[in-house]
Amino acid sequence: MILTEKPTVDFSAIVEEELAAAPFIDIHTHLFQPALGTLGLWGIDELITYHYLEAELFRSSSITPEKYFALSKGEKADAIWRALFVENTPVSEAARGVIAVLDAFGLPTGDLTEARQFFAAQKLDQHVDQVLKMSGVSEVVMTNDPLDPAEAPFWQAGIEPDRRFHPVLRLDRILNKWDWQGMAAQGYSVDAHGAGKSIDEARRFLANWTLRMKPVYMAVSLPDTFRFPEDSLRGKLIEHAVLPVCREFDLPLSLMIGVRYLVNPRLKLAGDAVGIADLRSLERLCADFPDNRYLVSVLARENQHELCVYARKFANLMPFGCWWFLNNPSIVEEMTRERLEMLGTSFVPQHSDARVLEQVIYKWRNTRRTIAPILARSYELLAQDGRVATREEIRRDIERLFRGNYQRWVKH
Ligand code: FIX
Ligand code: ZN
Repeated sequence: MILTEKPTVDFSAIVEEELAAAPFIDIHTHLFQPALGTLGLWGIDELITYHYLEAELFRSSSITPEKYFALSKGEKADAIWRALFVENTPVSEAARGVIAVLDAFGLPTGDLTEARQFFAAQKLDQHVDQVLKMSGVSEVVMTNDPLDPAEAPFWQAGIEPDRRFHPVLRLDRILNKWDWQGMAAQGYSVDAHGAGKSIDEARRFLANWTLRMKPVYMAVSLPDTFRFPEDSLRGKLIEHAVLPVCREFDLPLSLMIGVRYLVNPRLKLAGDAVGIADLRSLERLCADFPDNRYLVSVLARENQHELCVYARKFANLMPFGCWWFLNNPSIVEEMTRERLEMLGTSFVPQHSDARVLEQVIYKWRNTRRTIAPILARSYELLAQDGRVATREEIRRDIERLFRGNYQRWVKH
């Protein structure tokens, strides 16, 4: 048998260049367009007091959560800086991210004085453009809560669209907390038990907020105990309010499943943990409501392979991201490899979940750095098996992974 010399192509170089050149869409964040005012977090003290780092603080300092949360923002940042960046080396993913942001702006990475002066001098709108450019991100998708008393008035007053930011209608207060008082205060005839016209009124609420907010999708985070179908108010709201309104407005529904909320309430936003979900609920949603389409991220590492299998069964299921406790290179590698092996390029590899504007700089640098060798390896294996992917094909694949799959899903 004549062994033909396979052409040696430097796929690593091509993939790195094409990843660097491609503007990504960040499909799930907690960032806010500047018109939403102080809801949007940015700057060094917000970066350092990220809840990921707050959780790490209490492992490396004797300060109690109660004492910490009584401090000012600057004092909190000083406490975290001292514990995680001075007394210890910032080697965790979240701590290294702060260093990466400082370094990206050419700021000293050993002291906060100059950084604080630099960020205080920034004008937000131009700063947003600069940060997105540095991150290789063209647009970010927000998380917008129609029942948040701090946010709803902005939307009720009317907000100019910002091409860099896309709204999402977030459903947690309806589906997980049944905030009937919040809905009643906005003029909807709902009651504490979801009785009477409550389900129809919830549907009207969602339709009206969809018209007002023009979201690219609806979203909810769900506990590991989530079940569907379920003879519960949440089950009824999903079936008779959320899914029909998504169909009516041709919107995907984003399900983020597997949170164990506030296992340590003393840590506040940092107090959530993870649980293995029963994805047969997802199977029922995809199978029984085929005219809906779903964007799905699951939080347990143990659920990832199963999610890939379900994505092979249901073309209305789009897996996305390495969410929260999974967004670490050791797990991103495993998840991205199994997704490529099972789904080809028909998934969305990552989102940032950024809560502070400048986090997109390090989160997307890490994504490109982690995913480049994995993608390159896929093309090397393909070449060994007889097909040498061209640069144009690799560019097309990256565009699909980091833009096209999302754009096709939200039809935007
Ligand atoms: O439900 C969500 O959108 C989660 O991403 C957040 O609640 C979580 O706190 C987070 O920011 C994780 O990265
Ligand atoms: Zn999130």
